[in-house]
Amino acid sequence: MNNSKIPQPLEKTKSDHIAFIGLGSNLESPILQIHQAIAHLDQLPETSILKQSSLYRSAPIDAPNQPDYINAVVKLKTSLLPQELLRHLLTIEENSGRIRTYLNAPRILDLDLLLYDDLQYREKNLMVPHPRMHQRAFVLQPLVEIESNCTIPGIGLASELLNQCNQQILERLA
Ligand code: PH2
Ligand code: MG
Ligand code: MG
Repeated sequence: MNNSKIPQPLEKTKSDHIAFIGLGSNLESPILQIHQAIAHLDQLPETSILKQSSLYRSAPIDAPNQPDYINAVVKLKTSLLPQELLRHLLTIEENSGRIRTYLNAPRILDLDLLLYDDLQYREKNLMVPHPRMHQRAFVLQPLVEIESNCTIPGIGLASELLNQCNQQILERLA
Protein backbone atom coordinates (compact mmCIF):
# COMPACT_ATOMS: atom_id res chain seq x y z
CA MET A 1 0.00 0.00 0.00
CA ASN A 2 1.29 3.46 -0.84
CA ASN A 3 0.74 5.88 2.06
CA SER A 4 2.64 8.78 0.51
CA LYS A 5 0.58 11.93 0.40
CA ILE A 6 0.33 14.06 -2.68
CA PRO A 7 1.92 17.43 -1.77
CA GLN A 8 -0.57 20.27 -1.68
CA PRO A 9 0.50 23.51 -3.37
CA LEU A 10 0.67 26.46 -0.97
CA GLU A 11 -1.16 28.65 -3.44
CA LYS A 12 -3.68 27.81 -6.04
CA THR A 13 -1.71 27.96 -9.29
CA LYS A 14 -3.09 30.41 -11.77
CA SER A 15 -3.42 28.79 -15.14
CA ASP A 16 -2.39 30.05 -18.52
CA HIS A 17 -4.84 31.57 -20.93
CA ILE A 18 -4.59 32.73 -24.52
CA ALA A 19 -5.61 36.29 -25.35
CA PHE A 20 -5.50 38.30 -28.56
CA ILE A 21 -4.98 42.07 -28.39
CA GLY A 22 -5.76 44.48 -31.20
CA LEU A 23 -3.46 47.51 -31.39
CA GLY A 24 -4.23 50.73 -33.23
CA SER A 25 -2.80 54.23 -33.51
CA ASN A 26 -3.33 57.22 -35.78
CA LEU A 27 -1.53 60.02 -33.89
CA GLU A 28 2.05 60.84 -32.80
CA SER A 29 4.14 58.47 -34.95
CA PRO A 30 1.73 55.52 -35.10
CA ILE A 31 4.32 52.94 -36.16
CA LEU A 32 6.51 53.84 -33.19
CA GLN A 33 3.49 53.77 -30.86
CA ILE A 34 2.63 50.23 -31.95
CA HIS A 35 6.21 48.99 -31.52
CA GLN A 36 6.42 50.55 -28.04
CA ALA A 37 3.05 49.10 -27.04
CA ILE A 38 4.11 45.60 -28.11
CA ALA A 39 7.22 45.96 -25.91
CA HIS A 40 5.04 47.04 -22.99
CA LEU A 41 2.67 44.10 -23.48
CA ASP A 42 5.63 41.73 -23.35
CA GLN A 43 6.65 43.26 -19.98
CA LEU A 44 3.28 42.73 -18.29
CA PRO A 45 3.30 40.47 -15.23
CA GLU A 46 2.35 36.81 -15.79
CA THR A 47 2.29 37.47 -19.53
CA SER A 48 4.36 36.79 -22.62
CA ILE A 49 3.88 37.41 -26.31
CA LEU A 50 3.55 34.25 -28.38
CA LYS A 51 3.05 35.81 -31.82
CA GLN A 52 2.79 39.23 -33.37
CA SER A 53 1.37 40.18 -36.73
CA SER A 54 2.74 42.51 -39.35
CA LEU A 55 1.72 46.15 -39.16
CA TYR A 56 -1.08 47.30 -41.48
CA ARG A 57 -2.09 50.75 -42.67
CA SER A 58 -5.74 51.58 -43.43
CA ALA A 59 -8.18 54.44 -43.71
CA PRO A 60 -10.16 55.06 -40.52
CA ILE A 61 -13.44 53.14 -40.33
CA ASP A 62 -16.47 55.00 -38.87
CA ALA A 63 -14.24 58.02 -38.26
CA PRO A 64 -14.05 60.44 -41.18
CA ASN A 65 -11.37 63.14 -41.66
CA GLN A 66 -8.68 61.49 -39.57
CA PRO A 67 -5.16 60.30 -40.35
CA ASP A 68 -4.74 56.70 -41.49
CA TYR A 69 -4.41 54.07 -38.80
CA ILE A 70 -1.62 51.60 -38.15
CA ASN A 71 -2.95 48.33 -36.72
CA ALA A 72 -1.57 44.99 -35.54
CA VAL A 73 -2.63 42.02 -33.43
CA VAL A 74 -0.63 40.08 -30.84
CA LYS A 75 -1.26 36.70 -29.27
CA LEU A 76 -0.49 36.50 -25.55
CA LYS A 77 -0.08 33.76 -23.01
CA THR A 78 -1.20 35.15 -19.68
CA SER A 79 -2.44 34.10 -16.29
CA LEU A 80 -4.02 37.52 -15.74
CA LEU A 81 -7.80 37.40 -15.59
CA PRO A 82 -9.71 39.35 -18.27
CA GLN A 83 -10.48 42.29 -15.98
CA GLU A 84 -6.85 42.39 -14.76
CA LEU A 85 -5.57 42.32 -18.33
CA LEU A 86 -8.00 45.11 -19.29
CA ARG A 87 -6.71 47.27 -16.43
CA HIS A 88 -3.14 46.84 -17.70
CA LEU A 89 -4.20 47.69 -21.26
CA LEU A 90 -5.82 50.91 -20.07
CA THR A 91 -2.68 51.81 -18.11
CA ILE A 92 -0.47 51.32 -21.19
CA GLU A 93 -2.90 53.48 -23.20
CA GLU A 94 -2.80 56.21 -20.54
CA ASN A 95 1.00 56.09 -20.31
CA SER A 96 1.22 56.63 -24.07
CA GLY A 97 -0.48 59.99 -23.53
CA ARG A 98 -3.89 59.00 -24.88
CA ILE A 99 -6.65 61.42 -23.97
CA ARG A 100 -10.22 60.16 -24.21
CA THR A 101 -12.53 62.68 -25.87
CA TYR A 102 -15.38 61.50 -28.11
CA LEU A 103 -16.32 58.12 -29.61
CA ASN A 104 -13.88 57.01 -32.34
CA ALA A 105 -11.71 60.10 -31.81
CA PRO A 106 -8.19 59.86 -33.25
CA ARG A 107 -5.90 58.28 -30.69
CA ILE A 108 -2.24 57.79 -29.84
CA LEU A 109 -2.89 54.22 -28.77
CA ASP A 110 -5.84 51.86 -28.63
CA LEU A 111 -5.45 48.40 -27.07
CA ASP A 112 -8.51 46.21 -27.39
CA LEU A 113 -8.93 42.83 -25.74
CA LEU A 114 -10.29 40.92 -28.74
CA LEU A 115 -10.41 37.32 -27.52
CA TYR A 116 -9.69 35.47 -24.27
CA ASP A 117 -9.75 31.68 -24.68
CA ASP A 118 -13.29 30.86 -25.82
CA LEU A 119 -14.83 33.34 -23.38
CA GLN A 120 -18.05 35.17 -24.20
CA TYR A 121 -18.46 38.01 -21.71
CA ARG A 122 -20.76 41.01 -21.86
CA GLU A 123 -20.31 43.71 -19.25
CA LYS A 124 -20.48 47.49 -19.58
CA ASN A 125 -16.71 48.00 -19.31
CA LEU A 126 -15.59 44.84 -21.13
CA MET A 127 -17.00 42.83 -23.99
CA VAL A 128 -15.22 39.71 -25.25
CA PRO A 129 -15.13 38.94 -28.13
CA HIS A 130 -14.71 42.60 -29.02
CA PRO A 131 -18.16 43.58 -30.37
CA ARG A 132 -17.05 44.98 -33.75
CA MET A 133 -13.97 42.88 -34.50
CA HIS A 134 -15.81 40.55 -36.89
CA GLN A 135 -16.67 43.46 -39.21
CA ARG A 136 -13.22 45.02 -39.38
CA ALA A 137 -10.52 43.96 -41.81
CA PHE A 138 -7.91 45.88 -39.79
CA VAL A 139 -8.52 43.38 -36.96
CA LEU A 140 -9.32 40.23 -38.94
CA GLN A 141 -6.41 40.40 -41.41
CA PRO A 142 -3.64 40.57 -38.77
CA LEU A 143 -5.53 38.03 -36.63
CA VAL A 144 -5.76 35.51 -39.48
CA GLU A 145 -2.10 36.16 -40.33
CA ILE A 146 -1.01 34.81 -36.91
CA GLU A 147 -3.90 32.38 -36.25
CA SER A 148 -5.22 31.10 -39.57
CA ASN A 149 -7.86 28.79 -38.04
CA CYS A 150 -9.10 31.31 -35.46
CA THR A 151 -12.77 31.07 -34.46
CA ILE A 152 -14.52 34.05 -32.89
CA PRO A 153 -16.74 32.46 -30.22
CA GLY A 154 -20.44 32.81 -31.03
CA ILE A 155 -19.67 34.39 -34.43
CA GLY A 156 -17.61 32.19 -36.73
CA LEU A 157 -14.33 31.61 -38.53
CA ALA A 158 -12.21 34.77 -38.71
CA SER A 159 -10.99 33.92 -42.24
CA GLU A 160 -14.56 33.67 -43.55
CA LEU A 161 -15.54 36.91 -41.86
CA LEU A 162 -12.51 38.56 -43.43
CA ASN A 163 -13.75 37.57 -46.89
CA GLN A 164 -16.89 39.59 -46.21
CA CYS A 165 -14.77 42.73 -45.54
CA ASN A 166 -13.09 42.71 -48.96
CA GLN A 167 -14.07 46.31 -49.71
CA GLN A 168 -11.89 47.52 -46.79
CA ILE A 169 -8.41 48.19 -48.13
CA LEU A 170 -5.36 47.39 -46.00
CA GLU A 171 -1.72 47.94 -46.82
CA ARG A 172 0.66 45.50 -45.15
CA LEU A 173 3.89 47.27 -44.14
CA ALA A 174 7.21 45.63 -44.99
N1 PH2 B 1 -10.32 52.20 -34.61
C1 PH2 B 1 -11.47 52.79 -34.35
C2 PH2 B 1 -12.29 53.41 -35.38
N2 PH2 B 1 -11.81 53.21 -36.71
N3 PH2 B 1 -10.22 52.46 -38.24
C3 PH2 B 1 -9.05 51.82 -38.50
N4 PH2 B 1 -8.66 51.70 -39.78
N5 PH2 B 1 -8.29 51.30 -37.50
C4 PH2 B 1 -8.66 51.41 -36.18
O1 PH2 B 1 -7.95 50.93 -35.28
C5 PH2 B 1 -9.88 52.08 -35.89
C6 PH2 B 1 -10.64 52.58 -36.96
C7 PH2 B 1 -11.95 52.87 -32.97
O2 PH2 B 1 -11.32 52.03 -32.13
MG1 MG C 1 -10.72 50.04 -30.91
MG1 MG D 1 -10.38 50.57 -27.39
